[in-house]
Amino acid sequence: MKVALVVPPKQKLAQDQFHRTPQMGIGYIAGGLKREGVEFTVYNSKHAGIYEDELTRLLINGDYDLVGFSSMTFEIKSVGRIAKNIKKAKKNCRIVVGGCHTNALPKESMEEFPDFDLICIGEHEDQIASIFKLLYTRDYGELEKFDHIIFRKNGGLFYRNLTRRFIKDVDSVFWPAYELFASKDLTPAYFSARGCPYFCSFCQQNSGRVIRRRSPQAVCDEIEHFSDYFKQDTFTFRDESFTVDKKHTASICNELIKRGLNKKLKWTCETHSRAADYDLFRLMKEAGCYYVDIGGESGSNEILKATGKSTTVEAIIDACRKVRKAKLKLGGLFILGHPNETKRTMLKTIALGTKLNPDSITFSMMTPFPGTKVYEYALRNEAGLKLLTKDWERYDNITGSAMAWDAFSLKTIKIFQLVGLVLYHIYNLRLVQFTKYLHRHKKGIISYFLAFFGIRYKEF
Ligand code: B12
Ligand code: SF4
Repeated sequence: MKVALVVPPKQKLAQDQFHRTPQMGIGYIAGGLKREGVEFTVYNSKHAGIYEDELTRLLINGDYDLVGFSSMTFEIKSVGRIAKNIKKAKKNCRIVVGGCHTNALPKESMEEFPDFDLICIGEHEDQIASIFKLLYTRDYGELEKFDHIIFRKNGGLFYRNLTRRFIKDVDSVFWPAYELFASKDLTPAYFSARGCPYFCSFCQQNSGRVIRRRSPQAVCDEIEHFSDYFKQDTFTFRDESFTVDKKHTASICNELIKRGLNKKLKWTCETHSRAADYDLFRLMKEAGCYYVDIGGESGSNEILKATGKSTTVEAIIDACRKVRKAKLKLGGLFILGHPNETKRTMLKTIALGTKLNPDSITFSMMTPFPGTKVYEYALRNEAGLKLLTKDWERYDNITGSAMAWDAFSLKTIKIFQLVGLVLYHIYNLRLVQFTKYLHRHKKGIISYFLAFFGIRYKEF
């Protein structure tokens, strides 16, 4: 069985910016296959700068029996087109898809993309080798015994359970096989736990709401291994809310310190404002942390309440103060275009972000990703939102054109984004940083301005 695992190609979309961490979903699936001795090739397309046409050619020339793709929402159509072309060239090739988009819409995706043979819903790295082998040998009788997958059989769709699968014991899964596809200039990324207990309306909670912790020993073994392998002195924790279980976070930090890794490695993380704790931040600093992103989201208490973020403006200010006091760098993440958002509440968000003066800031545009409450609201035309399309390529949260707001136009929200960025940089005299920002995001900025005239970068 000749297998390829594929990170979707680079898209000519603003959202698809170069990112410096390896794709972890594919990493874990690769780890699962490696553990069972299955041979495979990984196409790390985004990092290698491979676009759709070239990737299609490579996959066809590779003459694979089974190709597995991971996919976010804005990538799924591209994956569908590649699958179609592979099937045209080699009818017997099996296509398997996983990742957050199909986790949210498994059945709809099988219906929309007739060339997908099987979708894994949720986490399957511990049994992926068996699923691949059974699909390859067309042993549908055995495949039928698996929950949380959907596949084609006798011209129809077969599934037992369409909910996401969550692996309870996350220490039992093999490490992501980064060494097989990540180049040495990528910054390794790790999870100390999967899952987040909060329930924000714009988030898919892709890893579920129950926190599944890993042992500090296992986490630090993995960090030590890959840091040596990649010869890297930085890494990032990709937990959705790193400090949400303070005791667990402290035990991870203590293990890093005990092993002396804090002397060699610097790291970053992201957390929730309610999970901010000064003593813990100090310990994190001692353990090598230098940067913490705080999900601020909005500068309006009414909006924060409605998002289910379980926080307040006061708690956000306090959390940022604690990060600063612990001498950590601070990142501020904000969103414009929440349910029931008005121009006034957007201004409050910009004012809060500007006043907090974090070391870096983002004002993202709300995107109605499937599986979120925002998507449901927009679909039902509630909370001042309206879904415009299910053309997934328009679910790009920079040029975003998938949703309309009753209270303002898309152009207004874009102007507010721009005002936010300019104000934050000028008010806080961050002019050199602003020039660097403009340079780094030049493609996104072109797309952003073209979108004002209804032109999408992809068509340009
Ligand atoms: C880490 C992370 C990032 C990292 C790394 C992204 C990456 N490409 O790996 C960074 C910070 C760069 C990032 C950026 C963005 N992210 Co992000 N990110 C996450 C986060 C927190 C974790 C992803 C992860 O690794 N999960 C853990 C793994 C184990 O789970 P998994 O990915 O689902 O994979 C498992 C299964 O799905 C399955 N699977 C996955 N692939 C495959 C393939 C096959 C063949 C099979 C069989 C199975 C399989 O098996 C895997 C192992 O169990 C998620 C939230 C979440 N909890 O998932 C958001 C999330 C994926 N991000 C999201 C978004 C929107 C973005 C951005 C667009 C944000 C922005 N404003 O720029 C960018 C897009 C960047 C890009 N072009 O890729 C959304 C995606 C929504 C959607 N439906 O598309 C999510 C779901 C958060 C949310 N809002 O709900 N992100
Ligand atoms: S805190 Fe973050 S990961 Fe948790 S539900 Fe909210 S947005 Fe999602």
